[in-house]
Amino acid sequence: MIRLILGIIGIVLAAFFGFTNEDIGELTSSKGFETNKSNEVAGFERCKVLRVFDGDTLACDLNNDGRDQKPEEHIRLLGIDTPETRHSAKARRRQGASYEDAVDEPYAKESGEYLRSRTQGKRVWLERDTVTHDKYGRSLAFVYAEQPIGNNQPQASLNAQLLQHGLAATLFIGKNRRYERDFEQYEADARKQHLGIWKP
Ligand SMILES: [Ca+2]
Repeated sequence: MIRLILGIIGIVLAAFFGFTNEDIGELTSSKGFETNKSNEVAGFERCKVLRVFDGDTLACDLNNDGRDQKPEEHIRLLGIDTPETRHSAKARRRQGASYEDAVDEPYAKESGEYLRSRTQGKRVWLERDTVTHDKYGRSLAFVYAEQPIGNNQPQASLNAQLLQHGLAATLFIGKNRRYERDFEQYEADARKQHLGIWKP
């Protein structure tokens, strides 16, 4: 009889602690969610990457409606130029080819894959420079896959990492000159190591 009573007490206690653990689990996950929601960084915008077109262009949901609005939600990465895929008009112009005959420039696929593997479907951070849009109305930005510590961490941007892997060349246009010296150094280092597009 005593054993039965102890058994029942055991079951009751187990059920009680079971629920308590679940409550703690819920508290932990909701707290985790709160942290994710509040990790905004001053001077940076957050958005979810919906599509990656190539190494230097992606679509990011700035107004958070789940749709990709042209042209302002098409983000052109600042300070870099990546090889063109055969789909781009630039590639066709350079090759003097028709749409059917154009081919990917060397490392076009690798550079697009690099950006895609780090951003597709993820929420990223955008940092703007002086001029926020190009002549096509696209947004211009440095893109960060990890939460930035603050400004002046150019090496943390995907723009910089593409340069460091030899998957992009520097391209600075007009007044947007932030991180120009750093980026030129990343490009020079990749060239020296004959990485990617700098392979002889
Ligand atoms: Ca949108």
